[in-house]
Amino acid sequence: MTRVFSGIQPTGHLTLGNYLGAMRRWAEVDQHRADSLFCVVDLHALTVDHDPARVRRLSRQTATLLLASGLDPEVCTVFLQSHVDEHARLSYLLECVATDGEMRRMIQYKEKAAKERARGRSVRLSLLTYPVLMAADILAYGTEEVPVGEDQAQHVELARDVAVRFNQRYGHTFVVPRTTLPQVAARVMNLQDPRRKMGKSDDSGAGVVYLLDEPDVVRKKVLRAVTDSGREVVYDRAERPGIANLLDILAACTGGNPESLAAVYDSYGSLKKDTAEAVVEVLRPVQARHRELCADPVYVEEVLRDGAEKARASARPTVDAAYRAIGLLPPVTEPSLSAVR
Ligand code: AQP
Repeated sequence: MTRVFSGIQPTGHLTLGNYLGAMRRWAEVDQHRADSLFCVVDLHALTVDHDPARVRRLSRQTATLLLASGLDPEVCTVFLQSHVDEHARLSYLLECVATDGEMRRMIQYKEKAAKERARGRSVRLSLLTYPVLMAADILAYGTEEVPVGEDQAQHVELARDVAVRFNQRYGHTFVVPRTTLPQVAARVMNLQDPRRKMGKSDDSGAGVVYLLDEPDVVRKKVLRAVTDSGREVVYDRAERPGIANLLDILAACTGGNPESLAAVYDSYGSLKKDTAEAVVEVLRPVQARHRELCADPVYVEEVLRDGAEKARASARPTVDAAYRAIGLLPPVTEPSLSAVR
């Protein structure tokens, strides 16, 4: 059975981008066809200025929303990254394989580092090395496929490069993973600035639909989406990014195709109205299930405890093999022959 792994950072409230680009596919497709693990990557949330209490709160909320979106702990593994030491253990070994130049080329590093500097904050070393930790997240599980949104494809490529290099230098240890992208909405854009990705740590929430936004808030945000100066509804991501974004969202929510949907509309107003209602309908069951799960926090904790146990058992043999392959002696559990002599 194919091994699938993917993760989500508790750096803010989850967005429609997270849902359409990643979570929905995990729940509707991946967990049923593959041996899959889904992880709240809480260590990654420490790479930028953070409030510990907020990270704890968001980690719980993110895990709850993963379950609310349909992940079923009977068929997949859901857990918190920091509960499984193998991620950090492997990350150091991979830092000895990846290069400084590779890290500095990462687009997310450049963007997030610039944002931190603009806020007058120093850039944490972990922001630079975070793609290596992500490679460890993936490689520890013998992952074959990593279902992500487009913005994460570069990091999965790095995981591939590091796996190939490690295998060539130290012998075959890691499966080489590949990215899988959704057919539509691989990059949902900010509704107020459609040239920017809709991100959960955006400063202003006006262009971001959060999964827990009330229906009227969703409607308001979509109806106020920035569109382009033209009047015709055409699907052109380069020239008409605002309208293309709405068509992508509508297509992802209704199972349609953005180009064919463009032909159905003759005004921006009706496109916005239908998109708003489609988003409200997609979020409705997730929000209802989230309310139920919030009333049963013990269940969520049990899922995370069992998930971490399963994940640990799955990762340990690969990470131990990597330790041996790279040249580290196994810990001595009983006197070895050489010690006796
Ligand atoms: N706008 C998006 N469109 C499509 N997919 C998206 N994803 C995120 N934003 C979009 C996908 O969601 C998964 C989890 O994302 P993440 O938590 O790893 O963080 P990220 O990619 O850095 O996205 P965010 O939400 O914008 O977080 P911040 O603002 O903290 O950087 C991934 O598969 C991602 O591709």
